[in-house]
Amino acid sequence: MERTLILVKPDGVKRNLVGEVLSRVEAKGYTIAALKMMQADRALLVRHYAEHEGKPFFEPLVEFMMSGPIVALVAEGNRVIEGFRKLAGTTDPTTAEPGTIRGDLARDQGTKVVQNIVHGSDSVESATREISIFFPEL
Ligand code: D4T
Repeated sequence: MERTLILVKPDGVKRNLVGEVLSRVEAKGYTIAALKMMQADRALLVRHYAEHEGKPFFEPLVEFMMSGPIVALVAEGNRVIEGFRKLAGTTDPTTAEPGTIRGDLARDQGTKVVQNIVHGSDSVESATREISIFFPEL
């Protein structure tokens, strides 16, 4: 069964949208296989966002992701990686389609890094790598 790593980012937790995100994942029919709230540290985020190291938004991204607790979960189901990316909507919340998490619940805050409520793995390889970072016990 395919698995993906989903993060509710600090903006989503601060705005009390954890239940809303979980509800959309479950309503779509995916199973939540693991779930935890945590404070991410720099080392963990540098591993997670390794592909973005050196980009102008990297430091603001790491700072933002450390600005408060996050919720990490593993969701499971056939084609869940693609399915959750559709549920999340595109990276830029201003243009994300209404009906998606980002399209419905986020907007441009004028910050250096996009605050867009959720993260979802973008491939089987990323999902395997990211799940092992956030859930080494699995
Ligand atoms: P994540 O990884 O958080 O699910 O988001 P995406 O898959 O949609 O986007 P990403 O990995 O390309 O970017 C990670 C994170 O950085 C922010 N970002 C990204 C930004 O502030 N400016 C940018 O130009 C890009 C590309 C948003 C998400």
